[in-house]
Amino acid sequence: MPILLKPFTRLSAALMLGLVLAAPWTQARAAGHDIRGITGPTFDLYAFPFFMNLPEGTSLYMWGFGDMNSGAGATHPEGGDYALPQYPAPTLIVNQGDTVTINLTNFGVPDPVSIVVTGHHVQAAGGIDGLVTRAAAPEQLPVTYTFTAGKPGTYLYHSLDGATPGLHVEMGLVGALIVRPAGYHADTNRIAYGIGSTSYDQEFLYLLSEIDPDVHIEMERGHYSHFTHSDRFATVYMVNGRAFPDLFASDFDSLYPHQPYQALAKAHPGERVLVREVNAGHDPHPFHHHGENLRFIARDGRPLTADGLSANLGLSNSTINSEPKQTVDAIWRWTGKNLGWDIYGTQAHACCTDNVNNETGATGPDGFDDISYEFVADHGKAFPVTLPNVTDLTLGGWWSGSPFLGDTGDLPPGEGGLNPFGGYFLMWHSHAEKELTTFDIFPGGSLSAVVVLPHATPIQ
Ligand SMILES: [Cu+2]
Repeated sequence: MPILLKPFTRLSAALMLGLVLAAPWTQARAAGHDIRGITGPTFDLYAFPFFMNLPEGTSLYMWGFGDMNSGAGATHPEGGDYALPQYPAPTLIVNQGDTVTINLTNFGVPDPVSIVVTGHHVQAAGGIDGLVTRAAAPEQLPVTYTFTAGKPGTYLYHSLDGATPGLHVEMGLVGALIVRPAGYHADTNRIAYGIGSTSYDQEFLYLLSEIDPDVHIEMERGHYSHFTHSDRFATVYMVNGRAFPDLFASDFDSLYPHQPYQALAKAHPGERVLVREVNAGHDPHPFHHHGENLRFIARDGRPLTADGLSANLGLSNSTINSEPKQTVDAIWRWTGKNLGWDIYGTQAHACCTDNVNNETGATGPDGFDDISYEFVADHGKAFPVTLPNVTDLTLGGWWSGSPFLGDTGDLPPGEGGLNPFGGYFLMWHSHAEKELTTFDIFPGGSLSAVVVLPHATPIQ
């Protein structure tokens, strides 16, 4: 069994050429992954039908919001320079205190469409009188929505109009709004709320939804009255608008032109991972995060705090039970604690400088070495079993060939190859078994993962 520690693999070394190398320990840690989206405070959105890709090779008729401003190179039936309509809708990113303006034009969704924003008082002007606010009728005058982003956090926006409320979310007119707190800086002050214990290294959106393909087929045929909540029966479950395994492909992958957001979270050992979990469907979704419990820090854009100083009220749990239209923010941090073996193998390596308490930020040990990224108590412990010969193993695609972080080993021809960095894949998935299927076939649905990567592998 190979137990050599490789700093990083040849492939990762090749991939790092041309990229900024990981900062030396003495410098600030390089900024990590941010949620993809478009930044305000003014947005120009449009609504238009499109077809979404599904993993088994079919596509599904959708109604989507698209960004009119960033569509360089994109084509659109109404003319050039539009980004494509997308599912979920563009993630809108603004700063606390911004006066946010959303101009909405409906180029071709057959219903009047509108935008409602959870947690905010929104003023609307223009368009037509809609169900709950002003709405944009097809190929008529646009609507302008304005609101003040008064409180940081994670919110939802969606269309609510037409003859059967709820149809528009089913059809795809739904997305996330993120309000950065005052003082936030992408490089130097990565913080979810303006209070303690909400800082993070990596940030990921987990927008959960479910759809009933029969509804979409009816809408494609123009049977607009053929939608009832009682008939609706979802059979496709998604994270960020993609089902397994499509959700592992990269952000803005050209295979999914209308589904730009991936859902594979990434972290280095010890890093604080902010998960912004958004239930953008009509069903509750129990979402389960392997590897370590999450510390909940906020719900519906309100920090869980008793003293207003730190997010000290949130429970610690491995599952987020989210209700429709609810958002939950949580911090996840994997250190390898109590794993029982040295994740870097038993070859000599530096350890253990443990002088930061990551929970409090104060000086003092917490059992994790932030310089070697190692759980101190397991340093030097041998792997507890001898692995069988590789020809006697049933290999998953994400097995690197080695139990050690950053290491790879021999794999039979045709096996593996999905984990060239020697990371640890830990499942993040729905805890309702039906939601791990697509059209009742397993594996599929809202089945994702976090991959813990060796610290030399950049995360961007
Ligand atoms: Cu060690």
